[in-house]
Amino acid sequence: MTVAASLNRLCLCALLFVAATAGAEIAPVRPAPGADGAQRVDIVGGSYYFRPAHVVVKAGQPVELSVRLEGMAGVPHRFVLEGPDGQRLADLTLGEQAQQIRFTPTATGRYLYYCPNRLLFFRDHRQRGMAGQLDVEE
Ligand SMILES: [Cu+2]
Repeated sequence: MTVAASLNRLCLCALLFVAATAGAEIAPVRPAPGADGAQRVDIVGGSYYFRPAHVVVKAGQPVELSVRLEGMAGVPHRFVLEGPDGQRLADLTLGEQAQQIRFTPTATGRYLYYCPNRLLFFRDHRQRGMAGQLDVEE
């Protein structure tokens, strides 16, 4: 086998590995309602991700998101939440101390959260992976 052929094999393996891990979609977080009916989810953000990045909640019941920064401080991050119609429901600067966002979604649909920050001409943090979705179901 030539060196080129070996390299091709190596690349193919790497590609298959990437495809396999990308295909292993992480199951969304579905918070069980607390005694007061609130659906609570802890969301941590860092460079450049939100975890979890997919949350599913029920409509008509209160949702409480507790968001905080993890990892190295230094890069400022924000948490923006938009409703299905693009309306901005929250916009806060992430800190190590958790901050709560409470709302009761009445409309089903996909809510998006992301960090809109960017440095100079670089891609913004949302494009770099700091994004997630909150699906509100019936
Ligand atoms: Cu950010």
